[in-house]
Amino acid sequence: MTTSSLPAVHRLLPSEQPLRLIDQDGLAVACDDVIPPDDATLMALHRSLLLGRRFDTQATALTKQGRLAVYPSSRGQDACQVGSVAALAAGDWLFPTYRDSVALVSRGLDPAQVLVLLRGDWHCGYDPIATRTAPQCTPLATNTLHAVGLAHAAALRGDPVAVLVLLGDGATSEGDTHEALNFAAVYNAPVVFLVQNNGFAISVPFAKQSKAPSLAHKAIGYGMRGQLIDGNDVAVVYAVVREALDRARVGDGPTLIEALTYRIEAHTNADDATRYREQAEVETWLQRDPIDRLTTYLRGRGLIDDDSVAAVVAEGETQSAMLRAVMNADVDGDPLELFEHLLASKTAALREQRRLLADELAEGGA
Ligand SMILES: Cc1ncc(C[n+]2csc(CCOP(=O)(O)OP(=O)(O)O)c2C)c(N)n1
Repeated sequence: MTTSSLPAVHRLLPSEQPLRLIDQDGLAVACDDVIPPDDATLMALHRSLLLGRRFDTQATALTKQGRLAVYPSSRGQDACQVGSVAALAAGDWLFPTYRDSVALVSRGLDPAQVLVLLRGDWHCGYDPIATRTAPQCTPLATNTLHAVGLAHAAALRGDPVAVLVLLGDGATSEGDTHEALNFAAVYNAPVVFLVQNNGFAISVPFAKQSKAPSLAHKAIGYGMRGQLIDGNDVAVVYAVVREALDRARVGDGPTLIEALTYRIEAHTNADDATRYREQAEVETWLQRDPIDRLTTYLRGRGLIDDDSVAAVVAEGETQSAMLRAVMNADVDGDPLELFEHLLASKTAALREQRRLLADELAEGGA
């Protein structure tokens, strides 16, 4: 029986095993359900992975130097972020979370602008309209509703836009995610939900998060297609997200994709992951590094060599040096800006707080 002749209900179910195109030893895997990316795309993805990883380690280092207030590393999840964003068309929208800085940089946003919010400023650093990238959201799952709203509006206007929203396994337990998935399915909104299941919501392991066979299985309950993929295989992430976005754009409805991956670093620089997980588990996942596997595959095919890798590594060093130069300069901000842009007319309490701060600043406080 071919897939298309199965009852519709079966076509919504994910595969039993995560879809994969390149295994952890860097070998190609036959997968009838997915069109593999061509060689040029794989080489471009490899470059983005290397540059993204360098950005991530640089951002982590900046927290240790006190230049960045907080940084949630996505090391280990690199393939999810790089692969999914590469699948977006220029006119598509991205709705990221706090963990998705590498996705933004990979989309071409200025790394220094991406870090503005995490540096503690009140704005997101880049122009969401011009970049078609929503501000990184910290309240879990709020971006799912925003994404569906924008997708539905685009469909009503007849704009050929698809929307990608990124969320974590923990965020799937939020009520907002339920509403977003339900609304998206009912209104056939052109949106793709990519859950990066990295095993933890801070210290809460996935076993305490959901009893579902997989998060991708939840899709059928909403009447949308679910896909389960290997989130450390950038080739399959790119291919499956690309197909889902293409389908969304032509009116074939939303998709829920679960990418199985792992957060190598702590939740943020403010977290101590040794308190809730064993180092042996981290070591296991280090063996499944998403960059190593693509490197092995491309080297095996003769598509990259030491010189081409060294050139990208050098590019990453140049970008990091530029980022450090921006981040090492002190911000010349106006503390009173804290009171702007939130409420059209300030409450009495806010007016009083603003007056107190203004007095303190006038007296020479910093
Ligand atoms: C609505 C809301 N509730 C609680 C939090 C506190 N919080 C911050 S991160 C986090 C865990 C999120 O886990 P997950 O969605 O899996 O994403 P990850 O951090 O692993 O990328 C929680 C509970 C929050 N930011 N927003």
